[in-house]
Formats: sequence, C-alpha cells, structure tokens
Amino acid sequence: MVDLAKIITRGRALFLAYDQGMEHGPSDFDDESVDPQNILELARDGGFNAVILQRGVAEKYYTGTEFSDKVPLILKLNGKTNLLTDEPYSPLLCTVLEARELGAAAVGYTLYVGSEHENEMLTDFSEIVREAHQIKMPVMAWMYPRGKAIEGQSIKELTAYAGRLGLELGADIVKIKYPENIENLSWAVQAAGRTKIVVSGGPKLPEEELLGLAKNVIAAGAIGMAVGRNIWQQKNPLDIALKLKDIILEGGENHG
Ligand code: FBP
Repeated sequence: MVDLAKIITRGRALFLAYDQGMEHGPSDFDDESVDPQNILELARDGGFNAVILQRGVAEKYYTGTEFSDKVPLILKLNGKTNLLTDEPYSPLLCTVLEARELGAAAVGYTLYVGSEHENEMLTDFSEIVREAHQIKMPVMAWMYPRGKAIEGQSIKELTAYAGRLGLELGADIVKIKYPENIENLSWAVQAAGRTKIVVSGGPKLPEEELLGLAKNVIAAGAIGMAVGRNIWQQKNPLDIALKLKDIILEGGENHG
C-alpha cells in the first residue's frame, strides 16, 4: 500500500500547483507569485495538503528549508514548455529516487492521452509507477487528452477514459480538467474506481465561480482540487485558499 496519508486529509485534498513557470513561462506570474518563496509561504500558511514543484524550484526553495517539514511536496518528474506546438510529449526530467532525496511525499507525471507520443509516455509512466510503488510513494498523474486524434470527441468520454487509464496504469491520484458539468465528472470518478480524482483550477475565474466549481467537484465524488493560477492570481490568495479548503474538507471521512 502506498503512503497517501501524508498528502490526503480525511479522504480529501487541496494541492497548490506551481509548475506553471515551466509549462507556461513566467507570464502567469506577477511581482508576488514570480518568487517561489512567496508561494511556499502561502502553501504553509494556507495549510495545503501539498505543493507541486519541479525539481529546480524544489532544490533551491524547499529541500532543507523551513518548509520541508511544514508542507508536503509532490515533485513533477516530467514537463515541457508551451513553445512547441507539435503533438505534445513531456520528457522525464527527474527520477523517483531523486524526488525522494529532495523530500517528496509523492511524484507527479503528465500524460497527454491521445497524443502521437502516447506510447512513450505510457512506457515512461509505467516505469515511474513501478519505482515509486516499490518505496510506497504515491503517484499522481496529470491525464490531459491532447492532439489531433481526440479532436471532435466527447469531453465526457475522453475525461472518463483519462480517469480509467490512470486506474489501469496504477496511478493513485489522477488530475483532470473539469469536464463541463457534475454529471460528466461523476462518470470519470466512477470510471477511475479506487484511483482518486482531483480537478485542476485552470485560468483565473471570478471568486464565486471558483467556489462553485469546488462544490461541484466534491458533489461529483472527486477528492479535491490541485489549483495554481486560481489561487496565486487572486487578490488575496490566502483568503481564497482558506475558503476552498473549507469546501473541500467539509464532509470528508470522519469529519466531526
Ligand atoms: P492551474 O490550476 O493554474 O490551471 O494549474 C494546473 C496545471 O495542471 C498545472 O499543474 C500545470 O502547470 C498547468 O495546469 C498545465 O496546464 P496546460 O497543459 O493546460 O497548459
């Protein structure tokens, strides 16, 4: 059994995503959020279940610092820039054992379901699951359907396929984009079985919409969210983090 207790509270989780510097470049950031130190302070003060980083940021701002025993780390093992527009492939940049040395409680991997490079990513991901599970480390898969092959296909079925693929491959948690409504998300949760589902935040929403989204995520049976821009791009990131936490943790297992 993997050790999920470090990153899940009463069956629920709110993760702070901060790998956008690689995936989108610094254009997502302002003067505050461009500094990883501020994000780690937010992760600690907001009581997030984990912060999601690439290895470089982890090495320089997390490992061996005041944060390493205050907020768990999910280390992303692969990544790419958004400068290339071909069928997406996200190469491995870090190993499971390096992640453990950096103090990670879990590892993350993005798999572009349906991409022409899907086979390579299925192989890379399976190797990660093998290595991580040997040391009881949980694996979270960002399952994002992309590429020409999926054009015109139903978002409901694609998202459920992404969730199911996570289960079939051995992912402990699958991160998906919100598939438009509660019914579609419920189907993806069902398809993923005992693999848990979290939903990503996406581009910045008005506060009420974001909180409504969090309510739908929980109503559909997902365990929570992994949010970046919708927290650190808000005027008061700590305030929104605490509101999201209230919604997500409310009604979790054994909640008193
Ligand atoms: P946001 O909450 O900011 O949307 O972050 C979620 C996330 O999955 C990040 O972990 C990742 O950097 C980004 O979205 C990738 O999004 P995309 O592939 O759609 O550009």
